[in-house]
This record gives sequence, structure tokens and C-alpha cells, in this order.
Amino acid sequence: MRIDIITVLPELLESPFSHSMMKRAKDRGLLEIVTHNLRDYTPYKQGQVDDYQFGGGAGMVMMPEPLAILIDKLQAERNYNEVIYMTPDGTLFDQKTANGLSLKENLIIICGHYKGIDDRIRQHYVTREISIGDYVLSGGELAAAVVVDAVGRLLPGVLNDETSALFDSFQDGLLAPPVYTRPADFRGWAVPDVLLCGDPKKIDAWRYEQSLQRTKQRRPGLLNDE
Ligand code: 6GU
Repeated sequence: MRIDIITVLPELLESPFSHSMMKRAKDRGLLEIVTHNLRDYTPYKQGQVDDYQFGGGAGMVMMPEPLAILIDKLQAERNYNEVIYMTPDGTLFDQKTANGLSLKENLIIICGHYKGIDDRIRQHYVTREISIGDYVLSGGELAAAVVVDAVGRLLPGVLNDETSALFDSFQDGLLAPPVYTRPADFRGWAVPDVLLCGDPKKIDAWRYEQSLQRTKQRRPGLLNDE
């Protein structure tokens, strides 16, 4: 899978993809992440990419030309399945969306800044708008990093058996059960007996019950497919 990220702050996106699973995905040739500095594509002087909004009002808007020039160039080089715009007024990102995106070949992700991008880009280029939650970030970069991480770790060959996505919270619509490691007795706090009993059936049943309980208590909406 290849993901092209369009940003005015490429530095913000260096570290998130240089460690752990994302590093592994890149090292194994399963995920290619290419960041593009939008300022390199502006026809205006001094790397200008934003301007005052028509109609007045505080805050700058990202101009259409640099975005169109860069997206046209990318789309001439290969076919993209989606042009995604990261924006707080987009559709809420969830595991189902991550699963779907992990099946795509090529994605473009636009990171917005300031008041956002000129609406004509949204109308004529963008195919999907994603928000990562009901709060406002200063730019789309951190949100894009969240999406790329959630999608990248699902690519076949990135996770191994122990980290398999099959056991994640949300993957089966339930929260994950509690986990324990050594020592079996820590300051008098004992690990649940069932985990030491050696009977995989019993352990699975216990984990499922715990998942169900946790989901009922913390996120009842998940049980009703909300
Ligand atoms: Cl995708 N962008 C920004 N700027 N803020 C957000 C967001 C995205 N998702 C939640 N808040």
C-alpha cells in the first residue's frame, strides 16, 4: 500500500512512522509513506499556500492551486483509490473504516491547517472526509498519523501472531479483556486463577466474559452497533 500525505508541516510526520509497527511495515515493503511539502507546489511567491477568506472573517484558508497542482501530478503517476481530507467536520474514524482503508492500494491524505482548505478542492478532488474525534486539533497531521497507524498495522504481514489484530479491542465489536504478566503475585495482588489453570477453553470463555462485561460497563453503545 502507498500513502501520499500532503502537508505544510512535513516535520510533524517524520517520527510517527519511524518506530515500532509502522517502521516494520515500511522495512518489509508493505507500506510506503510519501510526504509532500505543499509549499513546493505553489505557483505563488515565497511558498505562499494560504490567503484571506472571501467574505471576510478571521483565519486563513488554504488556496486551491497548490493542492490541485500536487494532486494532479500524483494522479497522473498512478491511480488512487481515495483522496482523503482530514477535518474535524468529517466522518468519525473507527475500526470499520480502518479495516476498509487497509484493503486499498493507493491513498492521498490532505492535512488541513488554519480555517481549512478552499471548498472547491473538497467538491472536486476529495472522495472522503475523516475526523478522529469531537475536538479540534491545530492541523490534520496528528489525525493523519492516527489513521495511517490504524490502517498500516492491519496490512497482512505487519503484525505477528502475538500482536494479531484479531484480538484487538473493537475488531469483534468488543473491548479487549484485562491482561496480566509475571509475577503471578505482585504485592499480594494475585492474577486471576483461571489464567494459570492451563485450560485454553476455560481461559477463552473467561476472556470473552470479561470483554462482554467491560463493553457493557464502559461502552454499552458498541453492543447496539452504535
Ligand atoms: Cl482530522 N483535523 C483537525 N484539525 N482537528 C481534528 C480532526 C482533524 N479530527 C478531530 N479533530
